[in-house]
Amino acid sequence: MKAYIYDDIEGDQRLPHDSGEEVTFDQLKAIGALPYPAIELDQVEAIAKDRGYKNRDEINVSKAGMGDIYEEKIKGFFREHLHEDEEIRYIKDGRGYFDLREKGDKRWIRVAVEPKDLLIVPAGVYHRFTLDEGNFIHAMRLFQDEPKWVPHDRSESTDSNPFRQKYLEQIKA
Ligand code: KMT
Ligand code: NI
Repeated sequence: MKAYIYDDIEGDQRLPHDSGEEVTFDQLKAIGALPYPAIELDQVEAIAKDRGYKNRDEINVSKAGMGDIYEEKIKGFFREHLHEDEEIRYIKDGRGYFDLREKGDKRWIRVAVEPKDLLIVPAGVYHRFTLDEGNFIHAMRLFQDEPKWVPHDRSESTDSNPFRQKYLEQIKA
């Protein structure tokens, strides 16, 4: 797992887009994202239990794994959005990039994830996801309660979403 500022240069979203400006795990924590690089399943279970997670699913993002809905999903994941619940992503195989907005929502922090990496994505943070050039990821998605993982694409109405407001309060401190 590695984090850096996205270069914002036009081109294939699957390329690294590494600006060369490193982002530390402390900086990730400052936006409410919790990185757990290279952990085993028993640690995943411990984190899930500790945080009261009750639901999960597994997703295979690849053309072979998704068929007809692949292109649509890929586009949806890469649209800037938020979720109304905290979610855990644990990478079992493959690779990808989670882009999370830094404070002030101007630049993207790109988090490169690989097998055994776990990332906690807080409710209310604007983010997006893309595969890398390997075009494949197998991830476990964990949800605290009933999956509320509907993505809410960024708009004026998500700016005033109560979960968004709460998130902004939390990262202010
Ligand atoms: C998200 O919240 O954007 C996702 O879950 C992306 C797919 S998980 C590898
Ligand atoms: Ni999302």
